[in-house]
Amino acid sequence: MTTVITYGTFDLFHVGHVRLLKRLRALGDRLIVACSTDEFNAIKGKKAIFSYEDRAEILSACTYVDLVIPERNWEQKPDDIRTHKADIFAMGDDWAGRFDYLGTETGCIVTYVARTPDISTTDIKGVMRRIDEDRLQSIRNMVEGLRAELSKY
Ligand code: C2G
Repeated sequence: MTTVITYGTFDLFHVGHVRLLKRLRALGDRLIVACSTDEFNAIKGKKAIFSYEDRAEILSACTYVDLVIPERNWEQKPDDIRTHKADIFAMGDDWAGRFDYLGTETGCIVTYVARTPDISTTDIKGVMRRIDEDRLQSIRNMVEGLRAELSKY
């Protein structure tokens, strides 16, 4: 039984997350995902749209995920790897090199898989913000039009 473990926020669950989890699950027989709590996200300087509970529920519903645990700090990884007898620690390659020490410290394999280009939670938030701004502008134009009409009377 080969166990893979990974960590992340997984906010606004998207195809980049799905492909990552699919790739990681294919490395072994079981995939554990440590999902960043809202408190830890604050430490990471991130504010997720979805709560930890919702993000954990969405991850649990993903066919590639066998177990979801909370990620509360940067330091818990070695203990998690030992507790869950993880054979492989894996992340998207935007983290390449950052967790190599885990291999030395715990004896697990550390690997990084290709990140899916052109999609990220940040991009999705940006699109949502632009939709809001576009809608706001169209309301402003409508009010301007009405005001112009009313000024004729
Ligand atoms: N990811 C990906 N492709 C994307 C977006 C994300 O493969 N288009 C991967 C990232 O490389 C990461 C995982 O999905 O391995 C989760 O990404 P985030 O939710 O952004 O997590 P992050 O903020 O990187 O937190 O202790 C580690 C941290 O908790 C990682």
